[in-house]
Amino acid sequence: MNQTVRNSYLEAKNLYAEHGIDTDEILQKLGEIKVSLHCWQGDDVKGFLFKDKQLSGGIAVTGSYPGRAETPEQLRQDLEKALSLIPGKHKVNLHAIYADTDEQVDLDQLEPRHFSKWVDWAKAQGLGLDFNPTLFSHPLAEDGFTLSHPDEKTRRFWITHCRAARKIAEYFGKELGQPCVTNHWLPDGYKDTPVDRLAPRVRLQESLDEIFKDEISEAYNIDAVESKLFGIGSESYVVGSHEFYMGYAISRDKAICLDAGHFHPTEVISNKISSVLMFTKQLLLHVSRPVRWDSDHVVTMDDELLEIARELVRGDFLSRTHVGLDFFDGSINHVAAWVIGTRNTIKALLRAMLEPVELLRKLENERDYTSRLALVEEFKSYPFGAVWDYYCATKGVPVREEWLAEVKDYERDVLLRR
Ligand code: RNT
Ligand code: ZN
Repeated sequence: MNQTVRNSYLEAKNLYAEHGIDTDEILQKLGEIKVSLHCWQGDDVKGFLFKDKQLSGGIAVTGSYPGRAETPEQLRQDLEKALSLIPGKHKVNLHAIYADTDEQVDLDQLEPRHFSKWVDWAKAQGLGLDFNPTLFSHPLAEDGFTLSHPDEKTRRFWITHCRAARKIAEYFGKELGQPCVTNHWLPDGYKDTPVDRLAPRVRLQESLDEIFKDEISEAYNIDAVESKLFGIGSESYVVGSHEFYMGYAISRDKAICLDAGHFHPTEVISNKISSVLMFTKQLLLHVSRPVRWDSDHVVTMDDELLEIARELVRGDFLSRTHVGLDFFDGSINHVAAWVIGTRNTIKALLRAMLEPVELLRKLENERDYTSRLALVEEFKSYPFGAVWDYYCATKGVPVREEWLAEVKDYERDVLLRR
């Protein structure tokens, strides 16, 4: 290892030790955290089943940066590149439309075998897999309703798809020896003010109950439900609102998925974590960055990211939280987007772990808010960067911005030749 990196680490280690913070132990713990990399950043949420279909469901990718993955092989190659630049062992999050098969198969006919190549790859790479039924970019989702559709035939199609998705997730869990988190998000909603807000929610509840009827061990599959405030074309009403899913998840023992972009612009998910986890066993996060709306910008080291990380660390919630990413920026190098967002998420967790939590808690309980504020602010410039650099070096991934040169080479040699 580079001597400067080592020496800076040793200096930082001593400084943190003065506050009883053991950096070696923290790095050990950090190495155990898995972040779930969303495959859809690699190809602008297109998938492989319906390649000519426009992205729908009120989400949007902007930008046409060259080199996006167009085949499962290319997507895996790009994920491997990104993962080689990110410290630790992680998971990859697939959507149903990313099935790797030559068959012309619709969403309601998907089976585990359509994903066997992903499983073989995950095994070879030592990765876990997460999953999502895809309830958008499909002719039967075109009028904005899926599991809450008033037409029984359409609703059935989506129920069948979601049941198939859970079977695929179970197969992932069995094969890979770790649970697959299956997240259910659907775009259902109205552009304009509805007359009947209740009926679609009742239909959604019935659909979900039917989907979850099939018993699957939590050792293989963990179900999560993701709410949203609004989407493009569902500005006035979304069936699966936060209140709907809070009630649903608590009453059905499911995990809640909190997406950082799915609330009012000044509302933050960091403030929801402790409440949600009082009433649900598990939590899924979609770490994202909303800029004015659910824009899904690449995750940066902003205040909210740090606050999310602090909540997870201070509340000791990491063992019950699945940290997933959800952003899609088509205007920059697709591999770099993964690397930046994932490295930031891990780095934010490290920063949170390097705070003197017990001392801060004590000051708060003593109502010494002056010291609380003073210390939190001083710790913002403690040398966490030296600890992070050392961590990257010990995990055999590039230190600081060295990774960028690798992505540029990869862009020249691989991405721009596609
Ligand atoms: C959409 C949700 C959802 C999707 C992915 C592709 O607003 O955030 O999680 O981004 O399923
Ligand atoms: Zn999301």
